[in-house]
Amino acid sequence: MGKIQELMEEFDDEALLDEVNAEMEGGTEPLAIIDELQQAMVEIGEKFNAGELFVSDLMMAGAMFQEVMEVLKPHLASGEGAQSKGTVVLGTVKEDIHDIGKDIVKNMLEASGFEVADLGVDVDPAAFVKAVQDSNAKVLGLSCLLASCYGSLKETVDAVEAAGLRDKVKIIIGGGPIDEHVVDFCGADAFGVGAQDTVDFAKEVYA
Ligand code: B12
Repeated sequence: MGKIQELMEEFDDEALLDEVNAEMEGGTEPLAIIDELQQAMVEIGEKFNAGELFVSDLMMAGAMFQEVMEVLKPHLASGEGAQSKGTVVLGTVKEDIHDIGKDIVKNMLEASGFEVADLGVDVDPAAFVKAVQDSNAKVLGLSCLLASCYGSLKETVDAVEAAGLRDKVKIIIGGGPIDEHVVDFCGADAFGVGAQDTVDFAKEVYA
């Protein structure tokens, strides 16, 4: 286990920030740091499942992750050309308020030259539809961390279809538990395991 993962799992926020700064100065890639943090989040989630941690611990972990992202953000902005490569509408589906992963996806897309219409969390299907209409985006990214919200994913895809936009926009979904079965269930086009998948997908759609 790397030092960053270890400090995150110990909830030692000051030591974590020191270590992140030291590793960044030492030339570690921001994405490698994000990977370690994500690994820690998986462990934290499992301890929560086992009753060893509480919701307050999840909140603490979330806050720590966001603090580190503030440090990493400027370094993610690689500025791949100033001209926009296209627009991506992004948000976390209805009744789900997890946004750490979504925000990483947003940062990576922006760093790769895409414009992102970020609708936030707990987003109504109708709001996704309106944003796609308003922005003419060809890519819609839906984040979902809760198995209980797969229905919201499906409702959102159905709403896009009902608005007559389904052949104009490609839909990629992602978030902890998402796999190809969820893609089949909700009728999306693809799923992404990490933020880079969304960037690759958007590049392909806009190519
Ligand atoms: C932090 C956290 C919280 C925080 C969220 C803070 C925040 N601002 O987001 C708080 C405390 C609010 C929270 C609340 C709850 N949580 Co919670 N939470 C987590 C935890 C520990 C980490 C999530 C996280 O941020 N991971 C780190 C990020 C970077 O990873 P990620 O989100 O997966 O994102 C990456 C990829 O998936 C992908 N990605 C993400 N989005 C997208 C979108 C697209 C388009 C693409 C392509 C890719 C992509 O790219 C990202 C970067 O690589 C997870 C455990 C886990 N293993 O995930 C549980 C977890 C998700 N929570 C869980 C639960 C049950 C809850 C609660 C119901 C708890 C409760 N009893 O109240 C509530 C629900 C609140 C709600 N209505 O949404 C469960 C869900 C179980 C399930 N399968 O349904 C988990 C898995 C914990 C567990 N093992 O039980 N939680």
